Amino acid sequence: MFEQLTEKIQKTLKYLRGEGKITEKNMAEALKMIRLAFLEADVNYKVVKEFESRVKTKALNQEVMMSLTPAQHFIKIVRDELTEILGKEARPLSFSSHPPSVFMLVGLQGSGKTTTAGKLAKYVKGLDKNPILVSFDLKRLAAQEQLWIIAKSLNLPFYEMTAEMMKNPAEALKELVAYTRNRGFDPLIVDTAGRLHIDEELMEELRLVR
Ligand SMILES: Nc1nc2c(ncn2[C@@H]2O[C@H](COP(=O)(O)OP(=O)(O)OP(=O)(O)O)[C@@H](O)[C@H]2O)c(=O)[nH]1
Ligand SMILES: [Mg+2]
Repeated sequence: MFEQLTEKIQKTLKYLRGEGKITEKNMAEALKMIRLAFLEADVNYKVVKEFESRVKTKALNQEVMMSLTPAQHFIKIVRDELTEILGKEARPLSFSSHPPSVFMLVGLQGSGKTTTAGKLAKYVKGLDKNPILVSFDLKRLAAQEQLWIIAKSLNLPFYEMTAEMMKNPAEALKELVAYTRNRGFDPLIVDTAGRLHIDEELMEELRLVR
């Protein structure tokens, strides 16, 4: 998701550089491109609005239009505001003092949860942790296999849910946490089915397992 966002924002900045001079028109066009990129990346609408208005205010206040390199100026403002939104510092993962930590991947359909579950497992393995992957995606049959293939390619343990466990995800998660603890795995990385917030059934399932 970040890759796509980065790509689109870079495209916007490239567009502005190409324009050389900043006009109200191309500034509006650039802001529109960034707005779409944000919204497609599921950034909250209010955050996007706020971002836009801050960039606009700064751009006008600093008399960007009058400067020698207006595009560069404008790009700097956009960059500063983006840094403000995305955070200036990387925050380390925090692990529970009572292992196992449970990391659950939740998000919109196709946003990269399963792929990220694998990346996360590999990353924590590098921190000398002993992760185990499990898929709670019970919507698609192939979801289990998808994560299993990822786990296999990374040579990391994968827990295969039984049909019985799939019937009661909340209970299954409890069992799994105990299993994970007893076998010395940590963290337990749980992939879930992509969902929309309007998807009541899945949201309820999420509330239960939480
Ligand atoms: N370019 C790019 N593609 C990605 C990235 N992460 C995932 N993908 C691709 O996006 C598609 C969806 O990724 P998944 O990890 O299956 O997404 P998901 O959220 O698990 O999808 P659902 O389980 O269907 O909701 C796949 O084709 C991935 O290869 C990424 O960081 N960059
Ligand atoms: Mg998935």
